[in-house]
Amino acid sequence: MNNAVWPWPAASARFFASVHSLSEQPDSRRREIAILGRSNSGKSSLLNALVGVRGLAKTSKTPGRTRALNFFALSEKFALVDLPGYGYAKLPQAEARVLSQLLYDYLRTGRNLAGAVMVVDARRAPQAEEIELARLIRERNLELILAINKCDKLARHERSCALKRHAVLAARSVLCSALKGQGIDELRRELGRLLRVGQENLKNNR
Ligand SMILES: Nc1nc2c(ncn2[C@@H]2O[C@H](COP(=O)(O)OP(=O)(O)O)[C@@H](O)[C@H]2O)c(=O)[nH]1
Ligand SMILES: [Mg+2]
Repeated sequence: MNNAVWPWPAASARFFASVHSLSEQPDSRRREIAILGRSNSGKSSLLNALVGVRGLAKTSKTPGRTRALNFFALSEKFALVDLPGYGYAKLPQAEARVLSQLLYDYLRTGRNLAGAVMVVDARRAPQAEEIELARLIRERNLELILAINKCDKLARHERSCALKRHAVLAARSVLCSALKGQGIDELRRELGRLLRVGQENLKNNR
């Protein structure tokens, strides 16, 4: 990938914080991009594919494993945040409520948030929760990029249907596969642009 588009070498990527409540937000001035989506949609796999480090964020065949906000630095200025997934039916209700609260609190008030990537499974249709989260992100004037993941599971003719089906969620979407690498460079381009926009907004506010 072109250095100007994605200037963050895999070797500099590192995990730096895991928090269970917003009051524990790390003392960091890095601009953050949130990675959110249903449990098992491939958030952690996609984060790893973007930064180019296998196993940096823990992935799992068992849904509902991420119970915290996990922060990964790309550099001294930028970070990606792996969020707890939603929609995992087997999680005890009380716990699901706590996680949902953490997710919504962070999206509403996370102080370094520059934008968000919503990861959806290409084979599914948008759910009420996704529509609600997309609205919340727009209301905060944050940019939302939709990553329509697991496109390796679709036949070629199903791809345009997947794109159309999800168009209600965001203006910008990319069909991708964290597993096979399709669409990852396009997503990097979108994120690189988003982080640079974030940086300019920050400068203008000073
Ligand atoms: N076929 C396919 N499987 C994927 C893809 N991305 C993730 N997975 C699988 O989906 C499961 C959940 O992935 P994970 O990244 O842990 O999802 P998370 O719960 O959203 O963080 C794992 O078994 C992954 O190997 C993809 O692009 N294609
Ligand atoms: Mg995960």
